[in-house]
Amino acid sequence: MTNIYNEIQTSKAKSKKLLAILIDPDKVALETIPTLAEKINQSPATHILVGGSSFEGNHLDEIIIQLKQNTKIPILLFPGNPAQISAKANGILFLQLLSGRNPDYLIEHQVEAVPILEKTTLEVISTGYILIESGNETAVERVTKTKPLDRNNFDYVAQTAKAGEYIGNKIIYLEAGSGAKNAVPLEMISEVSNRISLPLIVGGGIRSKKAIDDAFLAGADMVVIGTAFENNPDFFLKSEIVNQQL
Ligand code: 1GP
Repeated sequence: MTNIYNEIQTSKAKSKKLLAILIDPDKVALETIPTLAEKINQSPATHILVGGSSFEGNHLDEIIIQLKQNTKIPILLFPGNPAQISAKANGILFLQLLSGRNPDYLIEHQVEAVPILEKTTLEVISTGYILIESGNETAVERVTKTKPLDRNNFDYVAQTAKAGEYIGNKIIYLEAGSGAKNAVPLEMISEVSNRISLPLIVGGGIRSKKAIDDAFLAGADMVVIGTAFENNPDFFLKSEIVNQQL
């Protein structure tokens, strides 16, 4: 497997947009994975993220093994806690919740994860994760006991993202939260992408092809789709607009 981060950087340099489908292990039955993988293969997805806020890790290895048997798309862990680490994946978004002030999600879980990660060959990608207010309380907010950042304060969010870059994060992830009522504002995506030189991931509440394209145009390098695909695995099948973008 090639270096996933290098490929993300190369894509950014070439303005090739990336699309990740999020699989929340809590919400999928193991026996549906082959069918879902088939749908993913037919979609423009370039990456698969696996994780969720509250999942405790049961069957994670099996889910990833099944995915790998049915697709060649790189699988990145997107963990809510250190129990969600599987050596079977290709890499891990090693998240730091920059929007919150809960030390568990800034350093404690990361320290706990080290002995687990050291036993794997997972590619570890330091990711500054920024939760943005989205109109409803999301699972990330509930589980991490942190407040999201003000969705109107673009400057402060961009400042936070830049702090992540200075700290050494390799990617910034702007997150409205899974199933968010309102996605991250497009102006905020622009402001952040202009301020940082890192690849920018955007997700949460994006549920139409137009919204995906708008996020790309605003400056997202990768868009993450969870709920829209979960609710309708055929979501991408008639997706001419998205296919043109990718
Ligand atoms: C959540 O950004 C992802 O962490 C995806 O959100 O489920 O709303 O697509 P949705």
